[in-house]
Amino acid sequence: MLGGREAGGRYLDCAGRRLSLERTRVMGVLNITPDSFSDGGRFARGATSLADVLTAAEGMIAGGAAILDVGGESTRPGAPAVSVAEELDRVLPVLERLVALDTIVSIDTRKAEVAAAALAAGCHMINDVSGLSNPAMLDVVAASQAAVCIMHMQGSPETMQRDPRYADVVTEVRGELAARVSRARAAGMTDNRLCIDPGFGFGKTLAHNLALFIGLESLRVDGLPILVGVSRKRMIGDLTGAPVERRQAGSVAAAVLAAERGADLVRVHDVAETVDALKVLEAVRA
Ligand code: HH2
Repeated sequence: MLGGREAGGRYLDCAGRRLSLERTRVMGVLNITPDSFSDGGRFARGATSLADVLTAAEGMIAGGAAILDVGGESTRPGAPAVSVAEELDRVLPVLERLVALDTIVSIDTRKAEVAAAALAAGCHMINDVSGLSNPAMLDVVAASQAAVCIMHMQGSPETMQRDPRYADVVTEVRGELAARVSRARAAGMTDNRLCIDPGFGFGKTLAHNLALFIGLESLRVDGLPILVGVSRKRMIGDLTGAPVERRQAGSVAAAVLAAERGADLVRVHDVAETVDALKVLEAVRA
């Protein structure tokens, strides 16, 4: 089966909200963390933060985001662990407000307890950078109607960038993603709820990231949608020499190139700029 299909074409079923994938869609990043490498502290400054987050979320929706991805734990290399209680404290008030908006809401978490609470709050998608490696997470997601993004990571955020190694990065990442997809199917998940992500920067050197980017289409598992997240990452910094606050142009270029190589979803911080760039790509696509 080629992912979800209906009369209107390919789609992702996000707890009843159908996200058409006939063109590349944009997922906006909302990190409610003091320490994310890309936008850390932006929304974690105390009493005014909820209003700030909602304003940013509305701006992303107006800018053309199809999904908002809310995270309460930084996964940058070496980031300190966050407790379940702390993570819930950061994300739940935001999720409760966002689900009332006309958008698809995703929770970026590795914790089954956080995923369960987010689903109870009405969240439509689970974005698990550990790729459903925790059986409790698999159970929570499978028992819901939510979509899931299964991401590949070698190691854990604490250690992943120390010395990542692969014999053949594209073959290995694809193989591991396929195994996780099989596990999700065995737990009862249908293909129209699944998408996969090679996990740029998660246990990968620049050479690994580039090989995965160039080989994106060969990573596809049974026609499932592919999500690409490279926005503001070190990969963009390495290629451009720009510090994190000046990686917008490189990130937008990467999103367009990912879309051209088959990405169905791009996870970005600069939503409106990326949406505009993808419109140009659509117009000139053969
Ligand atoms: N990257 C980050 C976090 N979540 N999820 C998916 N599916 N794919 C990604 O590539 C991905 C992700 C890391 O980026 P960011 O959220 O900007 O930083 P931090 O983890 O420091 O909050």
